[in-house]
Amino acid sequence: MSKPKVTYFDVNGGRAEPIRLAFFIGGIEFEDDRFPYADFAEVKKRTPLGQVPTLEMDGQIITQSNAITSYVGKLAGLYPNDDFQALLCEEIMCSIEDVTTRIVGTFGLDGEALKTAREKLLNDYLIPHLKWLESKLSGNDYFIESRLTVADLKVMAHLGWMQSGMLEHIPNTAIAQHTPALNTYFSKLRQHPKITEYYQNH
Ligand SMILES: N[C@@H](CCC(=O)N[C@@H](CS)C(=O)NCC(=O)O)C(=O)O
Repeated sequence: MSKPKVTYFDVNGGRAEPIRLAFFIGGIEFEDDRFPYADFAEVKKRTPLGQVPTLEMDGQIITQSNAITSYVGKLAGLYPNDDFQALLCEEIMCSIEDVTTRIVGTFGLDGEALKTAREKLLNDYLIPHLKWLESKLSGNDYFIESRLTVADLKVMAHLGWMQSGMLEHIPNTAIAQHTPALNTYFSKLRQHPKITEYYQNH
């Protein structure tokens, strides 16, 4: 296997974050190819679908963040061995992709239109999704198999984005207010020794 290269924006979050974390936690060397937003137009031209993240390895450029995250999760020992647990893991990761796509769908808006769209998104979709996530957690420290998997890494990146204050009209208190158990899970997860270690340098 050649040294894998992950290409994504120079941010500690988004669709590449679970991939980077899985490589790090698994102790697998990889090239963390980060670029500034200003370079996106150029970088896009070199990607198969005009999207990032991409994973480059063994002469291939691979797209689709969830597929990459699952693959790296398997290499890193952060993916369920049991097929049914794997299904539950994928279900959670795909749900995050759905939510992400809906949030990104409001990006071109501003002013009143943005406010209306974001408030509707929050009430009709984001809060129900948070509650669904909380129900899947059932009071556990991890989503799957009582151990850290890529499902947790994907959820963590998403909750971090929702809490970042970067999403206008999505209050950064929404998680704590509507899903306190999910909020506690999130705080505990960020104290996981390997995750803490990763963020000491990022
Ligand atoms: N289904 C793809 C979606 C990838 C995607 O949309 N990535 C965004 C950045 S997070 C992007 O490159 N968008 C293209 C654009 O904005 O033109 C995946 O999960 O990797």
